[in-house]
Amino acid sequence: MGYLAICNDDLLFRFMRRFPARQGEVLFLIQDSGAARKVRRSGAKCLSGALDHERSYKKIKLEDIHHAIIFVRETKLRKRIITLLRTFRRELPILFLSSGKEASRDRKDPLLREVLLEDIFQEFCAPQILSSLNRQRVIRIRSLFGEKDKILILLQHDPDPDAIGSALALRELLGRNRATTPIVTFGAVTRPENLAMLRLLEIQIERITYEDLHQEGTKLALVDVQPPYFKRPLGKIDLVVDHHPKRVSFSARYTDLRAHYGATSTIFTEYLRAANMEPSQRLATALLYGIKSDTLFLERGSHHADLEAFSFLYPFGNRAMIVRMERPALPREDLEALGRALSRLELVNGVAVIHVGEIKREDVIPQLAEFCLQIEGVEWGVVSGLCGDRVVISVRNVGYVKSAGEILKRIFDHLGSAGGHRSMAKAVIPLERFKERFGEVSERVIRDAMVKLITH
Ligand SMILES: [Mn+2]
Repeated sequence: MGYLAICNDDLLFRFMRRFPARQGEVLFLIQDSGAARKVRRSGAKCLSGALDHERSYKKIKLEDIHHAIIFVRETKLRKRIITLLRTFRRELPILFLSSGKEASRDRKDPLLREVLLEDIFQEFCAPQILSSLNRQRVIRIRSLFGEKDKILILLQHDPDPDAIGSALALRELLGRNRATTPIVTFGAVTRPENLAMLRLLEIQIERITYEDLHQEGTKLALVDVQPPYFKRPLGKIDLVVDHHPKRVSFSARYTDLRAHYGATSTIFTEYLRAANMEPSQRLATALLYGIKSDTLFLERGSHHADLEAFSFLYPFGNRAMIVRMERPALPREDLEALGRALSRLELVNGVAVIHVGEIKREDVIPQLAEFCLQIEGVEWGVVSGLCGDRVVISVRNVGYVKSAGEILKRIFDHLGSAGGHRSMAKAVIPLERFKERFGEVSERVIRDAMVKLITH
């Protein structure tokens, strides 16, 4: 024998029909004699009798039972059964199904486990319901556009990976291509990681103006953004799919806003799954990167759905490519500027000050400040650079010292913009104003301005 399944009727038998073949034999103890007969006719071993009477259990070789499973609706009856089983076998593991959380009140019994019916629904029925709703949504989305329509997929002004991945997915979902369904923005992609994404995945984003909207009945779809984001009215909007909370109302033919999701890419992954579409490596990689970057690798504001979408996409994506997007190649000149700056590094009272001079990639400055903290004896990393006609200064510290944000604010805020947190801060000052105040941009000038405030 192996398992003893205790139930008012044959419901537990239905649940466990496929159980014996894999796990061991099950003996059913069922209160209702009619139901017990039915179970026996199906070929299962079954006794019937009052569930809270000793004699029902005396007929069973309890020493051969490894585990008991209980599903009875009345809480009091269930408790009597558990007490009875415990008097016969103190160390018998028991699992019971219930509609309220009760095992928590009985923590003293380590061999007693509870499974909530609502958890069963949540785990097995809810995903089916969600999937049907998503399927219905896909049908609706596809019905929005005629075969001959041109569709613009409009993104925010500086499109990020989540927006780009979502746009690609929408195009795929509609079975369209770049010519009939371009991805567009009024701005441009600027961050190096996002530019690397476009390059590596060969995605084109076209820049348009407000005048380009709705030419010759062009349809308009917005992903990862909502109409009020745009300062000017966009006219008739066909589709909006986004995960930001709705702050200002708007109208569109189709809307799907899920503010509890960490990424719009998650919504589109659900659409693709509901449509039984297997994502290409390119699309999966874009969506994975979208989810990853919008949720800070599933940490910030992420939802069970994000994790679910991520695990679905993972086997289809190209991980090596994501690593290359996250660490885009450094221009040769920037690398040389960094090398020269690092070789000059002087450490005064735990403060590392580096001026890298002219640099193309602004994001190198905070990265280098961060890197400084890894140098032995460094408690503060102060890195400056010239980006076009602006002086950019990034500061990092080990955290238990003075506030980096306040120090930068005191020195530079009246010249440009400055601020940040205790351990992480930034200042951006127009080059002309910096020169008026300090004469030149150099390590010496920045060190003189900052070190005394840091160390006193
Ligand atoms: Mn997003």
